[in-house]
Amino acid sequence: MKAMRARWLFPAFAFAALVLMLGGCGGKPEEPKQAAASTDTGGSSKGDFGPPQGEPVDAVLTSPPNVPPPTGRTAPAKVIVKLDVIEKEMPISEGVNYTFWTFGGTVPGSFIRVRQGDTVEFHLRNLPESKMPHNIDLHGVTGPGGGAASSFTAPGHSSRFTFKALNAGLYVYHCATAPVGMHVANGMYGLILVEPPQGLPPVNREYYVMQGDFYTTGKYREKGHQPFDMEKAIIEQPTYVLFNGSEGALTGDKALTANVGETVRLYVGNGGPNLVSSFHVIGEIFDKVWFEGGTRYQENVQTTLIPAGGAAIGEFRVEVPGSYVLVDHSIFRAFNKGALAILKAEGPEDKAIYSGKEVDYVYLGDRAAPNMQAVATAAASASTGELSLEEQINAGKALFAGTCATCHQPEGQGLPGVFPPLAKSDYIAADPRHVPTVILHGLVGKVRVNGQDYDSNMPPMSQLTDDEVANIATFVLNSWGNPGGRISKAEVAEIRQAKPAGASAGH
Ligand code: HEC
Ligand SMILES: [Cu+2]
Repeated sequence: MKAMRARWLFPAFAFAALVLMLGGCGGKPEEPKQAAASTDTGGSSKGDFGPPQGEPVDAVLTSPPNVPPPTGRTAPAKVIVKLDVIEKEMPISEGVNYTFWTFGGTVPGSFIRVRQGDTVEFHLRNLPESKMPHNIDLHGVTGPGGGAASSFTAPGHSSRFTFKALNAGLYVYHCATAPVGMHVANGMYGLILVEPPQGLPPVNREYYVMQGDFYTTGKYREKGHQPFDMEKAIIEQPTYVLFNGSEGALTGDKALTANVGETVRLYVGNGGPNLVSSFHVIGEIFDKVWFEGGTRYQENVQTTLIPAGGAAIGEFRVEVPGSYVLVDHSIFRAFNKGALAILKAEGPEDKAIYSGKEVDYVYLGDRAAPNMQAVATAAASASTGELSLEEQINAGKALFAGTCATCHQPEGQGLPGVFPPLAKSDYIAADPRHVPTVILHGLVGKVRVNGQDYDSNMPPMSQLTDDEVANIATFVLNSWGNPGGRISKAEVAEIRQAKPAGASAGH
């Protein structure tokens, strides 16, 4: 069949393909299988397999990171998809809320799985509470607008259209109501998988991960409700770049999971609206990538490019336990805009493959914590003016792990001769305001801490918000034998304005 299709599409290659197949009959089955595998996954070009058979079936829709089970069907069916558009406020980061527009109540929207040749009857309902009209453009649809023209739906209405899934592949769907960029930026995208007729090879785990860029008027992690910023969106300078619509959607106790020895398949989409993703899993190599969500796969891939409005299927077998970090390898996005997720693998070590040791918290940052609930709690209390000392300390502790511990060490003990201790520091005891001042403005030149001289450079960390600095400083002041005390957000704002002598230029 493979050779036949090759001949059908490219007569010139038919002879070579035939030779490969005949080679397979000659007692060496592995070789031709490999040769075929690198170019052909059994997908199919455009194909109409005739009218739907049997009773209509309701599509199983799942919320991210879950993927519906394989359709398991061998004949075309009529599949009914019912998707609701829901506008709702949800966290975009700890203590930060955003009004998302969603397909099915989540960002990305519900995952849809059908089989090539299926006839899909699509019902799009826009909830009465919505403020905006919406529609849907599915990249898996053959027809003008991908369904957009037939699915324009005012609040409180629903619309219906039918299409035949002619091409197998992994496709993005999104809202295409004007202003399109704004609807997409607010989270209106998701994935639809059109399985090839014989299905995809079985694997142990399948996950749904989708990147998107977000634009808020406040800066990264600025607390409270953050409105959409059209100016930032137009100049393509996102505040957040995220997997599955919020920071921490796939970290800590919400990390993806797998066991050693299992094969994991990731269905990865990129909703954009603006950025292209350099999708990479730190510590893994994709055994296979169905690049651009198409029919063929590439093997042994480190980083795959996923265009805005595009998708890819990546697969790897987990060999050793530990934390694998999913990132956009445009790396500031991972560590300073949120594009970071974790796959946690459990099972026996294999020292022959890797000598052991968990991935450094350097790579996980503050995402190494089981969750960042303390930060959200502190933000909620701050908004009602009831922020307690204990809440500040707890939030500061969670942030310290990712921001300061790399240098000053998890218990503030420092590294002799390199990083001064924060524990029982006489420099801190001399003036508690030294802590927020050093965090915001850095420190260069000679400094004497507990009788030891340091002559180095701490870069300023002015990217932190005022409440983050206040909470970290308060945590440091109340830890490891330091004198206690409390730093407020207002004090930090004041210190931010005044640049003292001895501040670091941060190189
Ligand atoms: C990249 C490494 C690095 C990071 C990250 C870092 N520091 Fe520092 N820090 C230094 C160095 C180096 C010095 C000493 C600078 C000098 O010699 O002038 C220092 C000095 C200090 C001091 C004054 C000396 C002392 O030990 O009391 C304080 C306070 C401090 N840092 C707090 C923090 C806090 C809080 C954070 C997290 C927000 C942080 N630092 C993150 C490297 C770092
Ligand atoms: Cu919309």
